[in-house]
Amino acid sequence: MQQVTDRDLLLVIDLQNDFCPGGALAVPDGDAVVAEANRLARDFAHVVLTQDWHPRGHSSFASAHPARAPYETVEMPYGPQVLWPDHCVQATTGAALHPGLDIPHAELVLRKGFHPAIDSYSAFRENDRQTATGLAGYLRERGFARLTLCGLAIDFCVAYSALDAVAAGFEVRVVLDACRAIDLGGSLARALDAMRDVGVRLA
Ligand code: VGL
Ligand code: ZN
Repeated sequence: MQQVTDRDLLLVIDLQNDFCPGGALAVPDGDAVVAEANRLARDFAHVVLTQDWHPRGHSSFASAHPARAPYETVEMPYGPQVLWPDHCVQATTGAALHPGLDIPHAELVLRKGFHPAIDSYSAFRENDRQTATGLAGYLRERGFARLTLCGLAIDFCVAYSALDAVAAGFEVRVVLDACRAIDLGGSLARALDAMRDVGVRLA
């Protein structure tokens, strides 16, 4: 691995029970990422975790839309939005970080997706592409310049976060072995292409 400096930070995306086998929005083999993330984190002095954190009845849940099923796409005021099974509901076991996650030195747990009417795949910007989470400012203020990303799912929250991180001026690397995909209608290939196109390093 490249030299890790004090300008480097590891960003671990959504390693939560609901995204692991047995969870409400299980990513195939998602729990395999936990050990990978723990191992990666040992190389980093600075780590931030994200946590998908939806209120009950969130607008990204199919159950909030009459006659809609999970994985259909609807038009929201801010554009198209995939509808998901109810997942990561605030303060439920499903929303909890995976119990195997062993990164005691993580310095911040950033919650996202808490606005009832807006989903947030990205750790930086919600799906309206306007509402900021504050993470870019936090990272900049602390002097970080290079971000390494891992977690779930690579084709949604990891990819959106990586693209926004580049747009925010960070140098970005994604560790593919420490990610898993939902892969909905070709979303994995599209996400990898989009990340490559903007200069994300896929390691
Ligand atoms: C995610 C779908 C809905 C993710 C979160 O973490 O990739 N995907 N909410
Ligand atoms: Zn979500």
